[in-house]
Amino acid sequence: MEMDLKQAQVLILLVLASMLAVGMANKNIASTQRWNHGFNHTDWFAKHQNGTGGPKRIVVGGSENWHFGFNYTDWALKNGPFYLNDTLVFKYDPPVDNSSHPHSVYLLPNFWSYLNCDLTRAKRLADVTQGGGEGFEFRLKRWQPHYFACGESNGFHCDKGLMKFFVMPLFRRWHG
Ligand SMILES: *[C@@H]1O[C@H](CO)[C@@H](O)[C@H](O)[C@H]1NC(C)=O
Ligand SMILES: *[C@@H]1O[C@H](CO)[C@@H](O)[C@H](O)[C@H]1NC(C)=O
Ligand SMILES: *[C@@H]1O[C@H](CO)[C@@H](O)[C@H](O)[C@H]1NC(C)=O
Ligand SMILES: *[C@@H]1O[C@H](CO)[C@@H](O)[C@H](O)[C@H]1NC(C)=O
Ligand SMILES: *[C@@H]1O[C@H](CO)[C@@H](O)[C@H](O)[C@H]1NC(C)=O
Ligand SMILES: [Cu+2]
Repeated sequence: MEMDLKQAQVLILLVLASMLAVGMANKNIASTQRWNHGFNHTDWFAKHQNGTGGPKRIVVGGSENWHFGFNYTDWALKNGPFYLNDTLVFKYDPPVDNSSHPHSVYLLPNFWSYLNCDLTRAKRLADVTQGGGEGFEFRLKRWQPHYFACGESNGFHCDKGLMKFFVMPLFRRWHG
């Protein structure tokens, strides 16, 4: 078991290293990006070498924070993987008046509800006020898929606003 994981890891590193070599040999940035389909292997490789560090605090959306119209599914795919005990931070402004369009954080029960933005069996993690200040923090404690969404406007923020994403936290030691 231990040996198999080690071998798999070495294989992955070799594949990554060869990708990295191709990327670096290619001086022309435009053609590099075409080859990579916009995926930066240098970035990815650097990030994965840090897998042995302690738990991280990750702001959802990065500098975009948690707002309507940003593709969080895409953000999660590009910024993952995330690890057990990492903390996701949701930052959003609390409502100030009647014309505010505040946000919230819900956990959806499964992939189907994620796809359809079906909030009927969702669990509210944070209300419209909890994203202020340092933000609402959610620690990835369980080894299971997590489906996050904004629960406002009966699924409109989730669906049309793209305020949803999924995360499968990994065990950090598998990447050490
Ligand atoms: C990939 O990311 C690295 C580090 O952030 C950067 O130096 C490099 O220019 C990027 N490569 C491309 C093709 O965008
Ligand atoms: C990796 O960790 C080092 C030190 O812990 C840090 O300076 C660096 O920014 C990290 N790189 C990435 C890509 O997270
Ligand atoms: C959001 O990003 C995902 C993953 O990259 C992509 O499949 C999807 O089409 C994007 N959605 C929109 C509306 O652009
Ligand atoms: C996460 O943190 C808890 C409490 O700090 C600890 O007991 C647990 O072993 C940690 N889990 C992992 C996978 O690091
Ligand atoms: C907000 O709406 C409520 C009723 O919907 C109204 O009573 C209140 O005056 C409004 N407040 C402001 C600041 O517009
Ligand atoms: Cu919202």
